[in-house]
Amino acid sequence: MPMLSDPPLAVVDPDIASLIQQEERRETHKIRLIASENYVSRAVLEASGSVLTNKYSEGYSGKRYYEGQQLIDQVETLACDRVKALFGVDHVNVQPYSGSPANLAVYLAFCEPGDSIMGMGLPFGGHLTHGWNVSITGRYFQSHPYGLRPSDHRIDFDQVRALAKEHRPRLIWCGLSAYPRVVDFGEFRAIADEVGAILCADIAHIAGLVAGGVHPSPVKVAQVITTTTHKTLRGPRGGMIMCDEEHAKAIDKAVFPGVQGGPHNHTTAAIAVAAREASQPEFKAYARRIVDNAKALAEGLLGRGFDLITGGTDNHLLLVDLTRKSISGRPAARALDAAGIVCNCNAIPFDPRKPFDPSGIRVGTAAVSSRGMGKDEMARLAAWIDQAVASPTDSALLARIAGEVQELCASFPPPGIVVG
Ligand code: DSN
Repeated sequence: MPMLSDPPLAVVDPDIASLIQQEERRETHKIRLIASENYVSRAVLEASGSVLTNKYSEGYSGKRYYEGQQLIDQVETLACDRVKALFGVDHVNVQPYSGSPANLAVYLAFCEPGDSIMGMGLPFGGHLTHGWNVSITGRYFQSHPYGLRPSDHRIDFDQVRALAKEHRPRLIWCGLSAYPRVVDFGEFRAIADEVGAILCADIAHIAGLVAGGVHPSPVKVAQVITTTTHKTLRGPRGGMIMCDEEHAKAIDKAVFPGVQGGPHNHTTAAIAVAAREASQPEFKAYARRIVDNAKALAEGLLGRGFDLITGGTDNHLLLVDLTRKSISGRPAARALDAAGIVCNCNAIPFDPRKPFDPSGIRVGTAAVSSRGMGKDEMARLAAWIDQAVASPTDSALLARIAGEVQELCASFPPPGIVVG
């Protein structure tokens, strides 16, 4: 019987092969400042592009519905053991396809439709799945969003406590997508305990900082912790839910069969690899570099007259208020992209502008730190950002900056990519 022909991607689908190659170049030649993005290692890429994608494995290690799980069970057990050791948790479920399904499973584990829940409002840096009205989580539950203090743009714990006492939520979310300061998990837990709520910390943005010891950990403070695996943690696109033993069964049942079918085993393997990488001493240095770089970039921007929400940062991101620069977020982000510096426009707290063209940009240092960039490069970056934002329609200037950016990038090749 002749073997099926099995040519490589470039032969089977030159269109997709070419787009992937172009994306490799884009990721190599531009500076990636999107706070939720990173570069995974070659090892993580290899695991996530492996034959494990071929296998169905509904269930959990040792208790599956299909045969042939001898190796998959080992993969998932390794992933779980490594994550448990990395974060110091009793239990982890590594099957959620990403952050949103992980969060949905938490609702299923603890809430009934119509229950009261609380999370940070989206315009203040909360996530859609923390009960925002356009998300299923805001439609199927009574959501009472909290926000930031107008005076200093820090979490308004007086408001959190008042809302919690008024609405007696079943579940309180803490964790943000655009908050540049340390989250006080203990204060959230105190409020959750006062009203008998479950506290879930969504550490998607800061998981790598927690693992690297440069942000306080919510472990043993929040009963449940969700995260994506691909931001500061430098894993594949995926999600996880961590909890104490008491809630393990409820969480597992909610992920499968509650929200999902078969896990993505190639992703599970890549999470295992990322957890191994994150448990090495170098990862602690990496996490420290992320924060040091964010502080250096903050200093550089403040020195050039930029306003930063809360005046600086404790973590991997900065929220830049462009109001005094007489430009809104969208044209600024577009000009920066043309200059080879990729970030996203972002609402600032109490933003008078619409979400599609808000007053700010959000920048983060996880990806530049993965390339090995440091304080000197952050100073150059601040200068380029200043020039591009000051002259967003000067295409010659933007092209000149893009050239300089590319030159700098050549000295800091990103992990995982070999440009042909
Ligand atoms: N899209 C992610 C972020 O950029 O923060 C959150 O889901």
